[in-house]
Amino acid sequence: MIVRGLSMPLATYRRRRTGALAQIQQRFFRPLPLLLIGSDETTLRRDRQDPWLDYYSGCAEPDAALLLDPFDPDARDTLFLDPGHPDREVWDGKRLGAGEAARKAHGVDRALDLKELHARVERAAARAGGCFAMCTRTKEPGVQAQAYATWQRWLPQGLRLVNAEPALVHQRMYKDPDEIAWHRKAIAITEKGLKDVLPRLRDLGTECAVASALTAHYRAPAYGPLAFPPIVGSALGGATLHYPHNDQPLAERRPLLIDSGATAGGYCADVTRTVPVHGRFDDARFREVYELVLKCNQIARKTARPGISREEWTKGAWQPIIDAGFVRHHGLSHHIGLDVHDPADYDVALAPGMVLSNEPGIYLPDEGFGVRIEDDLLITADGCEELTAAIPKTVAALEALMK
Ligand SMILES: [Mn+2]
Repeated sequence: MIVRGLSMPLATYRRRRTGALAQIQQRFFRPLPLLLIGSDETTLRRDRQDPWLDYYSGCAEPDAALLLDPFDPDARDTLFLDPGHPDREVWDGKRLGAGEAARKAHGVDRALDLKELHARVERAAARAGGCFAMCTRTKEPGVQAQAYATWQRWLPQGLRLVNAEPALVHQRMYKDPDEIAWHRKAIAITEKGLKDVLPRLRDLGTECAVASALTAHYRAPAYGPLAFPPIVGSALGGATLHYPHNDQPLAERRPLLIDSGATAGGYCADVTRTVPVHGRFDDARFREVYELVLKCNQIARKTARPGISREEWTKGAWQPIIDAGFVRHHGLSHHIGLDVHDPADYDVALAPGMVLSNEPGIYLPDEGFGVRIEDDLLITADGCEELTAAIPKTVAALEALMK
């Protein structure tokens, strides 16, 4: 049986689980059990394992759940697995199922059949005074948010549910060396794709050909999920922030905005480049706007350092765009991790170990183009490292690449 997932050493998952219960105890002033729900078969195949379950277990099985019970002296960490229906095996393959092999593979204290989940959660919550914790996000809902809502509807009398996410983000915001290594790998894959595709835009000819070529590069090493579907917007398409269509021909001699990213070990890259399709920044207006966005991107890189607040960092970086009379349409930055928009506490100042995007942009639908330049930064002890530095972005470097 091949056990998939597990991009981290088992000790890392165990350390994270211990940290999760400590964070919850700190936030709610008492120990509470934590329940995390994984993606079902369809979601997992089309998208990916839920990042919260992934973060604490590395489990890649469909319909899994994880219960951390600080009141269970024998078995704090229980992974619940669904063996699936035998009739489905010929369709979807054999599942890992509960038992000793699963327990050992994931380094948990117990691996039980999913059927036992409800009874175990009720028991754990009762021991904790009628309360347990789950994760939910309202802004970017996913598997956890749905599961949270479902459990809330089912809750037996006297049980209460609290949102663990604001506590747990304080773990996910800081990447350890293994996580940073995966980020570097995802970025290297993305770099390879962009460096192959940018010099042959005219041959590719359409947004969909560019998106497909990038997707082939990003999935070649592991056939893993993309960080998100590529955004490939020619001319006016580049002025739509999350342009979803990728279905137009590349307008000759006009700007093309490409926002895309591979994943590695589940960790995301998130890179945007805006280039003229013919490889020359010879349109004066485009070049003027491009240089302004690049200036802001470079200010953000130079000012990113431990201790600076998001507000100060963001304000300083956007200032030239504001001063030039353009509108600011979005934030400067988001955390990146297992989620491309990784959950985080944005009241916390920048600190070592954070991986963040740096993505100023100007969008001019009336002029038929948009410019965004997006890099990924790792905050270090005395500043930041631009993880995407090998992907060209100055006018000279891009013109050289596309010649
Ligand atoms: Mn981004």
